Amino acid sequence: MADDKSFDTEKGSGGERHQIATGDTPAMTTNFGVPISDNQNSLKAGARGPTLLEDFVLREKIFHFDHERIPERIVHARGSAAHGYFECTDPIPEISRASLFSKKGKKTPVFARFSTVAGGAGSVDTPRDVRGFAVKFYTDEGNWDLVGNNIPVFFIQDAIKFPDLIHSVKMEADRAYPQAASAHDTFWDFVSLMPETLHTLIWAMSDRGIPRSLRMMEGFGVHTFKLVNEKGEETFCKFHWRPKLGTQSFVWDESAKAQGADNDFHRRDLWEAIERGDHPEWDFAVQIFDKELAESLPYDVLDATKIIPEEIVPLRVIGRMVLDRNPDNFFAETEQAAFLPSNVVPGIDFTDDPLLQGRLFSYLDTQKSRLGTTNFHQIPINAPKCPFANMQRDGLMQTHVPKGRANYEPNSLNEAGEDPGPRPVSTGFRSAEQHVEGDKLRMRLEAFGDFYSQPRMYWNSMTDNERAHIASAMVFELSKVGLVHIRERMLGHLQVLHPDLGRRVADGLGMELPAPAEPFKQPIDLEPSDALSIQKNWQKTLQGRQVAILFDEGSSKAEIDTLKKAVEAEKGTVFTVAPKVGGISLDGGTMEADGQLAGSPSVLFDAVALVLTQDAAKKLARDSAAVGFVSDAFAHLKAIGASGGAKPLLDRAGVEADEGITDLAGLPDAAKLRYWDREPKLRDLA
Ligand code: HDE
Repeated sequence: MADDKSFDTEKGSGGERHQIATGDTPAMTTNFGVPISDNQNSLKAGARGPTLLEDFVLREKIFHFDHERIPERIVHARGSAAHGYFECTDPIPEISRASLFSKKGKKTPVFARFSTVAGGAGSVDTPRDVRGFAVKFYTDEGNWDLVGNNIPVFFIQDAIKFPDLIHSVKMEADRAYPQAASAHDTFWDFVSLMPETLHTLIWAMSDRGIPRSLRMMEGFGVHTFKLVNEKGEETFCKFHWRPKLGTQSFVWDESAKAQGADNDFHRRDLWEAIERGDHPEWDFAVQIFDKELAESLPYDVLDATKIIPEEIVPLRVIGRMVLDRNPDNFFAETEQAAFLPSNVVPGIDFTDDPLLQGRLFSYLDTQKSRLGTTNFHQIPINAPKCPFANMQRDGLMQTHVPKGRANYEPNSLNEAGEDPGPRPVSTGFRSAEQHVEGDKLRMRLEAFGDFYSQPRMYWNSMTDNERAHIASAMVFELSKVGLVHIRERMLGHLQVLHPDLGRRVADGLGMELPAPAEPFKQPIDLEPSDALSIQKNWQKTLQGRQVAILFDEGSSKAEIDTLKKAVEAEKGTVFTVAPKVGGISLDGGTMEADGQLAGSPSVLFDAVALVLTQDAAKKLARDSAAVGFVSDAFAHLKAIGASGGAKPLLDRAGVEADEGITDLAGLPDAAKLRYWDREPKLRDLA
């Protein structure tokens, strides 16, 4: 019967044998080790008949697949991570007994995960948002998780407001949009009713909210922590990560376009840098201060909406982190990584910051619902690399097989020659002693009540360009807010923050300035801090930056090669772009391009070179992708290096001469900067 004719399952269409294991490759098996002979066809009653329930190979495979996803993180769902190490460069045993800070040169393995906050796991990499900066240190005295952000302050002062904050910023509950964006009614409604958010808000609306690369972000522990030495003496401490490549950001239009050009821009950038051996590196620094200094400040160091400017307490670099290995498997490592602010080691302790106190509960709790078991610490990425043992037993997905009957402590089983199991040790973690006494109450300290002075200080610390970026970000976001009373309330706060900011945002929205908000505490003028500005601290380097070379028929191969060498000599990378990827004949040979023009817009690169003949430039001047490539690079304040023939394309793209527009030889140096002076010619900065 025709029905019974079957395709030979062991042969492909060309007749070759179908992926059967040889001596070198492991045999495919079921989860219980039974070898599988056919991974192509389910078991049927007759070639056209129904599938049989007894097909355990099929059922097991589909069953496992059906359960492949776990709940994504409620916040920070989208993230990318890497392995590496922390190296102590300046030991501080007199300040902290933490073993990772004890000896110069001592290395501790780390796993670092960077994330956006608002978007889902499959959302894009470059929205305006705070970025998570979480580092798990596998120390020899247990895991320390420093679960920080790329912004040193937080929106709220008390953990009890966190669910409200996050509900307001995530996609709106009825319509399920916008994804990964704060530009909507509910977020601005909440923040405008909670002026304690203003400081983090102004950071998020500044260039800090649109980092160029995960490798080019600062990181902060945010809260004030305590360091404790061998004698039990404590000091306050704030933790900082400083990227070796300097802090770099997008401009807004670039970041918005990067989302369209490459959903995975940051993830890819991190992965590729590590793969090519350009290992991202950060300095690790502490701000150490005592109670007296804390009491001398006009705000409370337990308030996570405040920074301590480094002009007041300088940073002491005590180590560095290098990320040198990509995860082997995204799910097993990056997705299953469970960071817990409550993971501290002897020598590091908490303070009473009410935000931190709430976090100490939240993260442990969330891992249970995300990873499904209290035994999530046994998953390899979460397990300490030092020995660990206690009397906790059983539970879902238990993978340890403890021996003997000592599952309680104290016990005297050793007296009968049995293994008594682990015991507490005198060198173990001890909470810093603290006298606590007070009424049981729900209240906020008056010292937490100044919401405007530090955001004003931030505004005053920026360059003109940076201030303009903040004002336009606020105009952009508030213009997406439909409810006018929310915009008005926000303008009330912004003019108290700084009259100039209030005026600019009102102008940009085309609104009258409403009455100013009435602050709980009148703001004071604090000294500006240059350390807060990205532009003032720009590092002139090509390392980690990428230059795109646009070429076409007849371009000079020698010019391309020379430029490539010059960029690589300065530790930059080159990406070649052409209208066709498959090979183009050049003056001096043929060349394939790394990317096709329409799929490789200039937003993906730090600078561009146009190596073109006049004929090619004339042709490309009629191609919108080519014109956009150049006009965007110009608008995004990037260096453009051009061969003589490229002029028709430069003219068509409206490029005007300035320091950033150079010949090909000048490009490797020019590409180290952005051209902020160009900006006033392109958009109104007032
Ligand atoms: Fe988080 N936060 N958070 N957060 N947070 C989570 O934990 C939470 C806060 C931060 O790469 C969740 O494992 C509360 C401040 C990072 O896996 C959750 C409060 C800072 C990450 C949670 C805060 C952060 C998270 C979601 C207010 C900077 C990603 C999944 C008290 C210092 C870590 C998870 C990773 C993740 C709760 C505030 C940083 C729900 C209740 C402040 C980097 O537990």
